[in-house]
Amino acid sequence: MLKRSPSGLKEPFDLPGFLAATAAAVNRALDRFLPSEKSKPSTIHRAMRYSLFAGGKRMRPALCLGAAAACGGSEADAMPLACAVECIHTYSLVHDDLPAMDNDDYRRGKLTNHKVFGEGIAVLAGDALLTQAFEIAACCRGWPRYSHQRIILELARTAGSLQLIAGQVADLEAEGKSISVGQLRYIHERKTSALLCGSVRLGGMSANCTPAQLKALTDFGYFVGLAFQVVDDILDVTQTSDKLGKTAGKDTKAKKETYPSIVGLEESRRIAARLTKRAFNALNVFGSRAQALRALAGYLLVREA
Ligand code: GRG
Repeated sequence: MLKRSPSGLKEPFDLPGFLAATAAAVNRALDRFLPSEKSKPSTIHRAMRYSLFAGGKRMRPALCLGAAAACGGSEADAMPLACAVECIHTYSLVHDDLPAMDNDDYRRGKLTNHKVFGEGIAVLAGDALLTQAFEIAACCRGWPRYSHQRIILELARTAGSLQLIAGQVADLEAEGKSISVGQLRYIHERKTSALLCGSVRLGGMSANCTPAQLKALTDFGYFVGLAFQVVDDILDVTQTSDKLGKTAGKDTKAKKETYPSIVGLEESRRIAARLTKRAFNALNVFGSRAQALRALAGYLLVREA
């Protein structure tokens, strides 16, 4: 994406700079919001911080902050919501890695939470991160169009049994079965797209966005979220575990249908590109203020981990 420099010339948006700056700001804020490792019982706070600061890409906070910027909002106002979505995301990964779910040993390039702290503490660390998300979100300042109640409702709906958890249930139930592209799309909409969409919606809300802006962000988040999971499926079969920081080839091993297993790699790449184009189209209403969101959507399509 191009932006105007002071000289009036167009220059590319500095996505690496934006990602590094937002990740650093989010890490500082998360560190302030979370109880210290020394707070009793220290085991749970060490376990929460272990997974939260294990080196995730911080894509959901970046999308939240990018959406706030697209609607003319500030990083400071969006930050509690950016941190809340990252806590929910990390909780979902900790639980997803448990032996009762995907049974994985590595995540974010490190041993999974239950491998280090044991299954009981990992369950509780996930629970605590989910709860922490609501506490942090309740610290937002509230806006004329979006009260604290509206913000908490948004988070609860995103993480609840009709969205994030529904996706995980459908994912578990599909294991070892042959499913259609439509059924796979249902899983992706919920287990992945819901939280990416919630992240951009909450960013917009932190800027007191108009209903039309919220609709545009919803469309953008929906398509970018679907593209994200198709790319994730592709990377699972094309990348190494070292590169991904988690076990590669997991879907095939767990007998899980994915876009590459149903439609093949090349068609999966075409689908991801089409979804990303639809995400770009949704941003037209924002003009140049959506440069971070445009750059993020472009990057998520070509990412290698
Ligand atoms: C309710 C018990 C219980 C569990 C919830 C919802 C859920 C478990 C799990 C979904 C977890 C999952 C693997 C979703 C897919 C989304 C996805 C591809 C996550 C990886 O996101 P990245 O690549 O990860 O942004 P980093 O580590 O970079 O943050």
